[in-house]
Amino acid sequence: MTTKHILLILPIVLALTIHISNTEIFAQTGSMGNVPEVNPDYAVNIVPGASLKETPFHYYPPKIAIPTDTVVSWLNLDVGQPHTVTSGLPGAADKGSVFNSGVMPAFPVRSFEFTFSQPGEVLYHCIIHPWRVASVSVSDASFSGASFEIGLGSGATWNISSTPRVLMDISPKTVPLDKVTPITYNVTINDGGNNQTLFSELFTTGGESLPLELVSGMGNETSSYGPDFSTTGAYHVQSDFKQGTSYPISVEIVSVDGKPVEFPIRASFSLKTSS
Ligand SMILES: [Cu+2]
Repeated sequence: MTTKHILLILPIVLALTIHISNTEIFAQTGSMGNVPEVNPDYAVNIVPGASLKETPFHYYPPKIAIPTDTVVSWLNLDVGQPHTVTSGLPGAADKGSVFNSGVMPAFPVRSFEFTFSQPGEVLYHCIIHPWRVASVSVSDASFSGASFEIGLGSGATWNISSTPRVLMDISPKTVPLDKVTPITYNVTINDGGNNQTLFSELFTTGGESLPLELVSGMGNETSSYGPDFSTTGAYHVQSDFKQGTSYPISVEIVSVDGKPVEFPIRASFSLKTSS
């Protein structure tokens, strides 16, 4: 083949390559693998027994509310069973148009990640077991102060009865997020009614913002758990959060790389709950 021939063929090859990569992006708006390329913020489990109709959940939690740009990771914990994570309602013409994991293999534990950049509610289901529909509600509401930008999955007001769990993303503006250097946050939540401290705890992330989910219900005990992944991801605070009040929340960075910060990095705001 002469140089002239190669030059003639080259544009055709390039056109084909571009066409193929576009197709791939369209077919898989998300990523599947054992080691995600981005650190996910939040885990939703495909529960053991999800393939059985009598299992009360296919995905857990079945309903989440997150701020924009949250990376959700679905983990197939139902050993031996393939599943999918497919946007839309079963049988809908637009199913899979927002995201579609394709078949997640039964072995080993596989995950599918998707970044929610658009506000709104997305319903989703499993093509293989289409009897449970789950949802992700995405909000671009935030509190913005001098030191922090705090994304509020709740929207401006938290409706506890319709949305018992909401994720906040606590992101410092003056500390670089290099995904490595440990940052220790203190989060204090007061009870709006009597202004007593409901919760105050330290959380350390590896150079990341702090995704913290408020979970309402199950008794008066306030407790926390997390993170969702071995070293990264959301923490959760469970308490008897109530409708018709306002929860003053204070966040502060107490240390970076194990050293106390020289100047206070703080923010305070109130999270209103609907009546
Ligand atoms: Cu399934």
